[in-house]
This record gives sequence, C-alpha cells and structure tokens, in this order.
Amino acid sequence: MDIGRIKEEAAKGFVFPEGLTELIPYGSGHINDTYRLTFEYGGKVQRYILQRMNTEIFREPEALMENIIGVTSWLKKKIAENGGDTERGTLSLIPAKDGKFWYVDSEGGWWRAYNFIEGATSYDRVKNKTDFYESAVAFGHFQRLLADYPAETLHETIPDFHNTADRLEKFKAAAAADVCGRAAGVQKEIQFVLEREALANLLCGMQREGKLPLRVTHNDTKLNNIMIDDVTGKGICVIDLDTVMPGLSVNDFGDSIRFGASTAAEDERDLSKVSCSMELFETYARGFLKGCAGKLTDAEIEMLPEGAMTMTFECGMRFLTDYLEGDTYFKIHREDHNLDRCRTQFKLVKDMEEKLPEMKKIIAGLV
Ligand code: ADP
Ligand code: GN1
Ligand code: MG
Repeated sequence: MDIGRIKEEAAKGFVFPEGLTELIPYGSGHINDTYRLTFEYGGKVQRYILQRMNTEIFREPEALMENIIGVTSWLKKKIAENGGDTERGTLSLIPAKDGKFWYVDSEGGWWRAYNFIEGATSYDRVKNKTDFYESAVAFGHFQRLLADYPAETLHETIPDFHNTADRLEKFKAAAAADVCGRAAGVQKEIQFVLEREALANLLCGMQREGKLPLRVTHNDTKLNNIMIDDVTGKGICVIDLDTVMPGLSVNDFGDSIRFGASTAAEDERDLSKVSCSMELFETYARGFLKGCAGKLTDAEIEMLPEGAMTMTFECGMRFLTDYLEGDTYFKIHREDHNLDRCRTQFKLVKDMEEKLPEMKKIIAGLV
C-alpha cells in the first residue's frame, strides 16, 4: 500500500498529534503490515506503531482486538501492582477517533495503533547470551502474569493454531492438491514430514490425555516478539499478542528455541550453518524456568525438549504447506523463500533429534 494512503488512513482513523515527520514500513514480522510513525511538535518527538491487521489470517478481527484489550489491561494492572512501568511493560493501544481501539478503512482494512516502546530493541538474531536469557525470563514471566487470566473469555483467533496433528492433515491435503505443481520438486521434504507422524501427535496427544495442562500462552514466542531494553538488557515488553490463547507452555518454550537457539537465520540458504546450539538451549531453558517461577508441572519440564522439536517441525511443515499452496500465508521477499525457511527448520529438527538425550540432560541438570 502506498505511503500516501496510509497517511490518510492514519489521520482519518486515530487520535494522533499534529506534525507527522516520518512514516516507514517497520520490523520483520511475517503477518501484519507494520509502520512506524514519528510526530514532532513543541520540541517533542513522539512515535507510534500503526498496523494493518491481516484479516485473511485473523478472520474475526473484532474478537482478536477484544483479546488484546483484555490481555493488555490485565497486564497493566498486574504490572502496576508489582510497581512496574505500565507504559513500557506492555503494549498500549491508541484510541481511534470513535473511541474504539481499531479503525476500519473504506476498503474494509482493519487498523490499530500502539505506543512505540522506546529505548528497546526487538532482535531478529541472538546478539548475545544475556539477551536471550532475559527474553526467556520475560516470556516465562508473561505466562505467569496470565496464569489466572479468565481463559474462557479468550477467543481462539486462529483455530487449531498449534494443533500439530491438524497441521499435518492440512499439509497432506496441500501436497495432494498440489495447486502450483510444486510437489514434484520437494519430494524429499514431503517425505521428511510423512516420516514424523508420531512427532506430530505427541504433544497434542498428551494434552488430550490430560498429561499436559492448557494455560494462557503467547503462542508466537520468537525473539523479535519481545522488546529488550537498550540500557538494562532486560526483556521489558512482550509484543505481538495476536495469538494469545489457551495453549501449551512447552510450545512457547519450543518456539523460542526454534528461532533463537538456531545458529543461523530462519531463512539461511547454506544449511551447513544451521544447527541447534546446546549452549543457547541451556541459556534459554534456565531463563524460562526462572520466569515461570516453579509453576510448571514435572511433565511440562520433562517435555521442554520435545516442545522445541515439535514447534520446529510444525513451523517447517507450515512453511512447506504455504510453499505448496502458492505463498499465500507468510510474507515472502524472494522466490522459494518459504522453501528455504522450511529447509532450515527440517535441518534443525534433524539436529534436535540427534541432540535429544543432551537436551534432556540439560533440563534434568537445571531442576
Ligand atoms: P507481525 O505479526 O507481523 O510479526 P508484530 O506485531 O510482531 O507483527 O510487529 C512487527 C515488528 O514491529 C515487531 O517484530 C517489532 O520489531 C515491531 N513492533 C511492533 N510493535 C511495536 C511497539 N509497540 N514498539 C516498538 N516496536 C514494535
Ligand atoms: C509468524 O507474526 P510473526 O512473524 O511474529 C507466525 C508464527 C511463525 C512465525 C515464523 C500468526 O510470526 O506462527 O512461527 O511467523 N505467526 C502467525 O517465523 O502465524
Ligand atoms: Mg511478530
């Protein structure tokens, strides 16, 4: 969308100050259209995040916004009770002109705006172990703050989001339909998935049998969904709250490992660079257990390594599904981008399978 139109929509929709000096596309999220707006007035600089929500993916945007309003006000209350900074500790929605927290443009696009979290950075790669450790503490703590949130009031913004068994069925359907004629070129990857039916069923099976509890979880715990304070290095604010829903704590742990403990970028083409660092696994596990502060059950703690394997497998399978379906879900920036992403994930899964005993040992050593 051109910047002129976005300016118009922003001005029509939200209560922003006068004096817009910059509006740029922002961040490296795969889902929403995100922009950073800068206003300068009376010697002051004020920045905001403006997002056009992805309503192809989030089919009920009003329900989604209800979740975000509920979760952010809950977090603000908890942060205030703990004497924290309510402005930087969670996202703050900016009201639209009609008092709602979203704005629907003339073409049916859904927009929302947040305060920009200043003095903090969201990283696409782990820069140092301390940051990764602090992100783990913050994601664990996030789960703890939401432990008594009324889960029944949360809408399921994407049904079966981390139902890996259901993801497998959707993958099989996409491979069979082969709408883009791409299946023949990715037989090796398709085979890789089909050989891992048991992994796809493992954690959702345990949840069904009551062996793993449902909690209010974030469900998208990539490193770039957390803001790390530029001065203190602490994980100060968990962002990207679109998928906060009942889920498994091991999946929140696992998704962070998938992204952050990899020795290469999610879309690295040179697979020889891709592996799961046991040093970073240990670092994150230590931080996550600290953040959860004794609230995880023995079964949850034991299954943390499987959480990492499952989330990595599921994500690779989702990238491959999207590649087969013609790149309609994740934003891509080059040809075969989803296939490249899929390959890094499967390389990681293989590596994790080999390192499972080591991961188990690390977890046992931490408790
Ligand atoms: P997506 O669902 O597309 O990943 P996000 O909500 O994660 O969208 O936003 C994309 C990126 O924009 C984030 O990774 C982060 O870098 C940046 N971002 C989002 N919200 C804020 C905020 N309130 N303050 C600062 N940066 C933000
Ligand atoms: C998406 O929105 P973003 O970029 O933080 C996706 C996650 C995937 C991730 C892979 C709503 O996360 O589930 O794990 O890409 N979010 C949604 O990088 O599908
Ligand atoms: Mg994001």
